[in-house]
Amino acid sequence: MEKTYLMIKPDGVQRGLIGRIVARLEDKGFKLIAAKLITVTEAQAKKHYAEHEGKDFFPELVGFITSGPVFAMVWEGDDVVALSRLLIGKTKVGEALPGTIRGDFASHTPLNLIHGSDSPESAEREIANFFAPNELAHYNKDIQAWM
Ligand code: IDP
Repeated sequence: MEKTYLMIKPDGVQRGLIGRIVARLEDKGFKLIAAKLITVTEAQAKKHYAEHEGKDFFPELVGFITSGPVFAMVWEGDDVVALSRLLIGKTKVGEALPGTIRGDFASHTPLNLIHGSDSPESAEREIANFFAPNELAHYNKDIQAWM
């Protein structure tokens, strides 16, 4: 089953949106296999956002993601990488459609509430940056057959 790394960013935690965002992901039928409230270290942040290193907003990005607790999660599901990004919505809040998490809750671009891996390969790398293998749960949900 495909996995993705989703992370409610410090703005989502501060705004008390963890429950509502997790509910949307559960409603969609994805399976939660790991979750924890953590403060991202500078080293983890730089690794996580390595593709943006050198861009003018990189220091701001690292500063933001390390500024307070995040809710780090691993979710499983068929095509979960692409489908969760559809639920999350576009990066720029002006382009994030109503009905998406960013479209409904975010109003300022860097503060776009949640991160989602952009490919299964990125997901594998990002999960390893934030979780040890023994933190991932292995269990079956009978309801999965009806999803
Ligand atoms: P994504 O989060 O939708 O996958 P990415 O392009 O990977 O988008 O960018 C990572 C994060 O960097 C974005 O979610 C946003 O918080 C921030 N970001 C992206 N582009 C800009 C920008 O032009 N200015 C400031 N922050 C940006």
